[in-house]
Amino acid sequence: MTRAFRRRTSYTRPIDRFRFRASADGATKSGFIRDMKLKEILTPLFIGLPLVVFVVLVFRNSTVDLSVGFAEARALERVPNNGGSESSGSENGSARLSSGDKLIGGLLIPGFDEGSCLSRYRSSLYRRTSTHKPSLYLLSMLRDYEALHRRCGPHTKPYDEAVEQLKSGNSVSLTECKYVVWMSYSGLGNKILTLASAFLYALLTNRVLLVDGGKDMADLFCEPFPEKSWLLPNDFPLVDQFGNFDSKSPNCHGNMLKMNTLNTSIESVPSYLYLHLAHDYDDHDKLFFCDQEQALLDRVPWLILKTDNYFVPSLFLIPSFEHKLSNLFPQKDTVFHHLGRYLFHPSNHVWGLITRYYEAYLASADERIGIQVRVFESEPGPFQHVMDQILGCTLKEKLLPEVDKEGSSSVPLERPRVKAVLMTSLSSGYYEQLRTLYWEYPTKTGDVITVYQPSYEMYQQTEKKTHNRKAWAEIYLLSLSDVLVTSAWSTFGYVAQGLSGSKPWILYKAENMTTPNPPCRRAMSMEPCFHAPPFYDCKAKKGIDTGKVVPHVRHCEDMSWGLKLVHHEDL
Ligand SMILES: Nc1nc2c(ncn2[C@@H]2O[C@H](COP(=O)(O)OP(=O)(O)OP(=O)(O)O)[C@@H](O)[C@H]2O)c(=O)[nH]1
Ligand SMILES: [Mg+2]
Repeated sequence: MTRAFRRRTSYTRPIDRFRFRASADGATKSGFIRDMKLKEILTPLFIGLPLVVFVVLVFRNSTVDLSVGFAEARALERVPNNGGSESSGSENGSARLSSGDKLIGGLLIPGFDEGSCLSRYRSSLYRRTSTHKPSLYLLSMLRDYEALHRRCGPHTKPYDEAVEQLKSGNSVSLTECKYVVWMSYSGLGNKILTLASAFLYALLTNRVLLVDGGKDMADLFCEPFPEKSWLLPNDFPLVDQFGNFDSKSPNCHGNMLKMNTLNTSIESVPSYLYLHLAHDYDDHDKLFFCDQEQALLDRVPWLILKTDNYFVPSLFLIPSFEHKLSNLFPQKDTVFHHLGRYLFHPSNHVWGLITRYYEAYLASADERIGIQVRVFESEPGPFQHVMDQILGCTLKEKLLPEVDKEGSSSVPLERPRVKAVLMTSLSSGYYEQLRTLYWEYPTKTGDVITVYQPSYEMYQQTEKKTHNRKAWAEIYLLSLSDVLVTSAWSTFGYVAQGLSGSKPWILYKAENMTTPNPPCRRAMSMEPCFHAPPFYDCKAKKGIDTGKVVPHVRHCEDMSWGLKLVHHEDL
């Protein structure tokens, strides 16, 4: 399908309507007041006002506390997991909510049309309440961003003006609003991680985030911002050039630095720059992560970004962002957890896949264990060494019970605990073997293990709509697990762990078709790993190990050269 056609169809999609309850209430109130006689209003006011002031003064603090207490009480209403497995990943420690955390800790605002995006306000019916509370500063930045997006989003006056400037050529004066355009690129897991990275960059630099890839994105995700779409309009002038953007493009920031063609004088900045932050970027592209370049980029109205990397950890190493970041995320390893739950709401179609599956197979279990198997071999598998690794990890860490092959402890319990295993993999082989194992033999603990896998698509089919919908549904279902086992190197797994807010057990990447020893380890944090970070000291202008600069940016467990955020008090 041609790009032009894809864009035309996506353009017509209506965005979620945003209703302002406050103003509707206001209108009713003013009508009411008009109809009343002045006396009728003032008499009770004079009598009641001192009483109201008194009550407010006395109960001001306790009212706030009471509401928090109420939320917590609801969180504890149902006891989770009947104690859970010995090494349960239930570090969140709270039970499944009925509907108490609809606005997920204040990340969301009320007022969106619920029908056009069912998942937005219903995730709390399925997900544990997070114990990681967003900072007040993050919440206020999100509200500010929403106002910015409303003012500068597609087809507003500032947007049209900035587009006109872009069309008119190179030398520009300052525009009212600045933009970062995210280009659709790579697998679904990567896309979700890079969108979160681009959004954080937009927050840090007061830019508006616009998203290319309209039709696919609209099919998978709801609109996250009120009133104005996050989708880049079809008639955006550079759209036809996106396909040609690479590290050698004339407007590529790194390439311009290399060729010395970037005019850095105050009067003249390019109207747009292409930022090549994909895995194959070079040392010049990586200068993006230096303050000096950020100062220049700050003056460029349009930044077009292509990346398949979660580059957030390196933003934490840019001095000019340091202060804002530490206020935004006092707990450093919650960046994706909060931004992910703020941005990514499954579309109604995907929500149907998620909820039907959850209700049918997972809801009634005492505990849910997600096992994500991603094998980076050229053959699809299944492989015996991977199956051995899955069993080796889950039994050693006591996430699953041993089976009793001798049949010596086989008096079934009257009401056995049911542990549901949700497996996701491109192959069905691991699921079949695990299911058969727990069917053929009893467990030594008496627990009953059920094993499910929603799909087995064999290979990656990024262009296919139903394939991506299933992939997103499976990522989300994994994130609803109480315990998670993920595969090294996989962005698919990173998204699930981040949304769930739990530290997974990571299955190490197997080399030479051999089961690694140990088979897995617990992650240091729930943050994704940045697979291709720069190793450069911008001030000293020399190479350094960027995993050793600050305590909260470390090398990843699953990729020795990668970087990830950790909350160092947890270590
Ligand atoms: N339904 C489903 N699709 C999967 C699964 N694993 C991989 N895929 C598909 O393969 C793609 C892999 O890309 P990512 O989402 O980036 O995941 P990744 O593990 O980082 O893999 P690579 O990007 O290929 O290195 C996904 O988007 C899906 O399309 C799975 O367990 N279930
Ligand atoms: Mg990936």
